[in-house]
Amino acid sequence: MSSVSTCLFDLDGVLVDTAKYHYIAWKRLAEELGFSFTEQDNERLKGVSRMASLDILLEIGGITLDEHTKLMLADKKNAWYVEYISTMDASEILPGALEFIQALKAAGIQVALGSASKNAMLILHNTGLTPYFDAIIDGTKTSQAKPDPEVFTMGARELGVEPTACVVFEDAEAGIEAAIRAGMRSVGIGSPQTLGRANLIVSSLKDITVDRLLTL
Ligand code: B16
Ligand code: MG
Repeated sequence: MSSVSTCLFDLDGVLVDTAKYHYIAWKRLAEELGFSFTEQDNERLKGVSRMASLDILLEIGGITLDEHTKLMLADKKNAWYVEYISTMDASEILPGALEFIQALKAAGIQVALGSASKNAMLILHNTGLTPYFDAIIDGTKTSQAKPDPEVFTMGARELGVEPTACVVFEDAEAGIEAAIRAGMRSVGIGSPQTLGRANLIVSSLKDITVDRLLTL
């Protein structure tokens, strides 16, 4: 067991629930294209990049499109999504997240973001979370999607810390896999069925303390 100097957080599903906004924007696009898109379908898009999400959506609708049209549709969905998240505020921070981040900072542990979202800066700003982050790695900086470890290794590199001193907090199976490939420990937020490979699984950040973290 080595000590923990840095915690890297996924955004959607760990710090905030933006999945509901992604869902209504993708659903709106699907309906415009003439097919329905359910909340269960939306589960397949969690933690997946924007263009890969569109591919899954089109597969559900049985539609094949050229790259140019796909880029146009992804832009359209993103414009709706940005409109929805523009009214987010601190009340949308998930239970326990702010308190845990504050406790980490008080204990001298660095905090970083490791998210696939290209809208992460706007979300952190609207929820008032930006000042807590020592490094922000998001979809505008990475070229490889989770389960590739890039987003987390970049965070560790930016802060000058070894992967073995890092703990990742993730709600997606691909995110836990990315942490393992990065050589980091991980805490899964959600169900043991999908996050079984994490070092610890909790149902929300309300259920973890700095003391518990240090025993991982
Ligand atoms: P954007 P995370 C991910 O965020 C979401 O879970 C996923 O549903 C979304 O498609 C992806 O960000 C890209 O988001 O369209 O805003 O660039 O879980 O990695 O924080
Ligand atoms: Mg997530």
